Amino acid sequence: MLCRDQECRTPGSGQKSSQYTQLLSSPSSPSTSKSSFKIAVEGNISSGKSTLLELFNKQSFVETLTEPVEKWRNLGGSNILDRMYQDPKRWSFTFQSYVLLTMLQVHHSQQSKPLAVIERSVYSARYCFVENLRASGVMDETEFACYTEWFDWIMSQQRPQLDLIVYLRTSPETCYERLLQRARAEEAPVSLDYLKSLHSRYENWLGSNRSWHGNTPVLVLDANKDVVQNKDLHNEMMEQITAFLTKLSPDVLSPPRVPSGVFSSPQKKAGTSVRTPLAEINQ
Ligand code: 8LK
Repeated sequence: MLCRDQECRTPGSGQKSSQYTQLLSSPSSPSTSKSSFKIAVEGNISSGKSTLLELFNKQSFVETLTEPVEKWRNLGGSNILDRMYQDPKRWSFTFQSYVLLTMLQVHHSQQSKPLAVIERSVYSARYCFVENLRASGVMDETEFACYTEWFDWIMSQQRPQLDLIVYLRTSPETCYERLLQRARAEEAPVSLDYLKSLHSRYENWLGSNRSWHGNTPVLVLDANKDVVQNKDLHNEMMEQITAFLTKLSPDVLSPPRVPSGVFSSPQKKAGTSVRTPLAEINQ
């Protein structure tokens, strides 16, 4: 049993700016115009991150970087993700140390397209997963102290930069349903309580009780509904993200600033507006 933390919040308690989305902070005016952006998509297990990444992945100017799960499944021939779920007390620290390394590799990988969208970040590793393991007593205080010294030192050397965090806020119950549907073998021990506990960490970090004080803006999206089935939600999500990025750097998503060969001009169809490459997604 991974979850002993009973402190949980119900989702959607915060003020909403629209039917589906909630902007908890606005991007400040950029001091310099940037030519590339990095977004992290955050959320609980089975909150819909992969689906959003797949939508982004259809765009020629976007590169998506999924969680390095295959590395976690094969560390020197051992499935450390599975070991962590089978025996959390023994393997959580080792697993989280490896997650930290592999997520740093993702953050620092060479960006070849104007927009990189990454699945989770070193920040959720630290402020959601590790915090949760420590609070539930699965990770002991000495392991936590060791992890924290590594984390803090790494951050003091080179803090991974993000231009936007998109938080997919999803109820733990919805996540649990989706988790049962996707039936990833290693995740069989994941309980609804564990998802509630992680949800609470996410809410404390990025949601209504936000403790995130970094200067990265946070866009909160209600991801309880299925974005693939729900075109309105899908369009609104993309418009919110476009608005954030355009405000950060007004012309970065316009064709002239995009490196040649990367931007492909979408064909304008009757009744659709094509303002930026992201609007391709809306069609
Ligand atoms: O996301 C794939 C699986 O890995 C899922 O079961 C949750 C687990 N996981 C974890 O325990 N700790 C993590 C991540 C994923 C991602 C980060 C950053 N930390």
